[in-house]
Amino acid sequence: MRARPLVMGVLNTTPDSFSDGGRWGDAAGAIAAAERMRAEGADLIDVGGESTRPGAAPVLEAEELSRVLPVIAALAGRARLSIDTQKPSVARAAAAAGATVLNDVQGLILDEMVEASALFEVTVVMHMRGSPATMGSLTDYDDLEGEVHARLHAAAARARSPAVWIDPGVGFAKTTTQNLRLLGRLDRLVALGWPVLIGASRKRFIGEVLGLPAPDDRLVGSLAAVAAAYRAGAQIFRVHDVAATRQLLDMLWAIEGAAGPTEAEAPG
Ligand code: HH2
Repeated sequence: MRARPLVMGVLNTTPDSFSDGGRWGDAAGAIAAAERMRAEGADLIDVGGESTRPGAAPVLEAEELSRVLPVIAALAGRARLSIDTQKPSVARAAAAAGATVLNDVQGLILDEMVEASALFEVTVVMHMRGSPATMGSLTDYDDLEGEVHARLHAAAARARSPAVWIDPGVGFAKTTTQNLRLLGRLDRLVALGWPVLIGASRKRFIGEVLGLPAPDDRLVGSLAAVAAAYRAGAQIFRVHDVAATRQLLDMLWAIEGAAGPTEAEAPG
């Protein structure tokens, strides 16, 4: 039987993130939100200080540090923390403050980030193209899956941490159809052998499929994406709605456990 799936709660300390931007107010509000997510069953909290939504403007290093460090320092030792950043300097400071997972949406394209990955227990490498400002126009692929798999394979090989998780980057330089396709064929990414993380929570492609313009209305669609990814073999789920996702995954996990091994998996 496979390990209990992990829930990663999204904690953006930004004013402009697409779903929870500005929602937590100051550091104290963000810390309280993290505590709530822990109580709801989050295994990790993903702290971010720079939005990566399509079209988002970059944030200066000092500003990003001032957003994330107080939150990481306050939660260190009480929760497993990941730092969602594109800046090696922020990654290093977050590791010193107690973050143990590096979440690099750029997939270790910077040598300095490769070096920083040595400071962490786990590196998450994600697929994207360009930057949040440009990725919306970078959706022409000759072979979408081939590129995603090759880039993640190469990025995972660069990481210096003892463990690596790979992530196809739902919503990053991908159209709605491409996001659906990657989710629908996720078993092939799982077959590469690294634990797979999926971050589909409340994203725009769900709104486009279901006709729901407001991110807060996308819970059911988000849960459907989690369920599909879980059945394909994904192990880590980056979500805004921790309690509902924890219940969904625990139920799927219990059903799978009760079913026992398939004939192909049974020993002897
Ligand atoms: N998605 C977002 C940010 N970081 N990291 C990983 N590994 N995978 C993802 O899919 C992913 C991510 C974007 O979502 P969110 O943080 O909610 O919004 P914003 O970028 O606007 O802060």
